[in-house]
Amino acid sequence: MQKFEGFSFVDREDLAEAGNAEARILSEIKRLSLEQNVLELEDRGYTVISPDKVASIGFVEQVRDEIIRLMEAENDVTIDIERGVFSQGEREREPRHGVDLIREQLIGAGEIFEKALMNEAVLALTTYLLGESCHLSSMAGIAKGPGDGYLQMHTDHIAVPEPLPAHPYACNATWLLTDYTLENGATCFQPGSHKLLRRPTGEESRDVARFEPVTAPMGSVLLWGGNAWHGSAPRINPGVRMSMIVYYARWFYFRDDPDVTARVTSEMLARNPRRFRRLVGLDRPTLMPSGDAEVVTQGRTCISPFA
Ligand SMILES: O=C(O)CCC(=O)C(=O)O
Repeated sequence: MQKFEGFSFVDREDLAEAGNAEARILSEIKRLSLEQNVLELEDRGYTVISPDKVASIGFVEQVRDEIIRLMEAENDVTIDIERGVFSQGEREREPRHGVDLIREQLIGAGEIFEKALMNEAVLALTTYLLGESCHLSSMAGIAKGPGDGYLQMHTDHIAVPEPLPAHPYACNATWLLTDYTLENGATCFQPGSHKLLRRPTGEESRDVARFEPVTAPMGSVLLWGGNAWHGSAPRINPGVRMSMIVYYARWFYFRDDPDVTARVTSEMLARNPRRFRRLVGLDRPTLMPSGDAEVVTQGRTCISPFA
């Protein structure tokens, strides 16, 4: 009879907890009617959550206007969504060409961004992909003006060696703060590329025949796992494409904004649900025994139960 020493790697309690977590995740997806989005994540590697399942248009306008306010103050510019980006006080002139503005570190810049981080529909799909223990990696506002260049296809599995993991380490939830069309400079995907478990080659990343643009109205959230090949089309129309990128990651994967925890105040903790703590880097899971439970759950939930 062989004798084993030490702790159990997967014991009955862990498995039971894993089953409970899986049941919680799936029932949340059902409650919010997001089954079709799960199927698209599995099949195409990305999905669009329609505005009616995300938030009111008033909320989305508030997010957009707050990002614009921050960008204008910090970059000495005026942003006109219909016309473009102007140097401060030069609205009567031509808008600037090829402008991309980015405002990072939105957690800590206003309560509205905490509410967006805690959005139920976005969190339900993020949790499906990354487990209940995932954290926020970074949150940034983007303003993209007219320009000439495509953004090459890439994956969001930064520094992960190939073959890329079958179950993503990260996911990107991009809030569309203006309408997305090809001419507006939409994000583009190669559908199904997440199953290849590798990055595009240089040639593939520049092959625009592969670029399938996302067409979706303001207020949608475009969501994809770290393996999906994506890039973006140049904006041809005048005006500005506005978006907010919320990049979530498994608890052991890197944090693009490592200082987020330091910006969290007691007021922020008091006004948010408990899960906020974990998302911003507090309450990290312990390795044993609940850590194992999470790992087991995350593997299982990636096989679509809705197929
Ligand atoms: O700007 C876009 O449409 C693409 C954004 C992107 O590639 C990313 O967030 O990884």
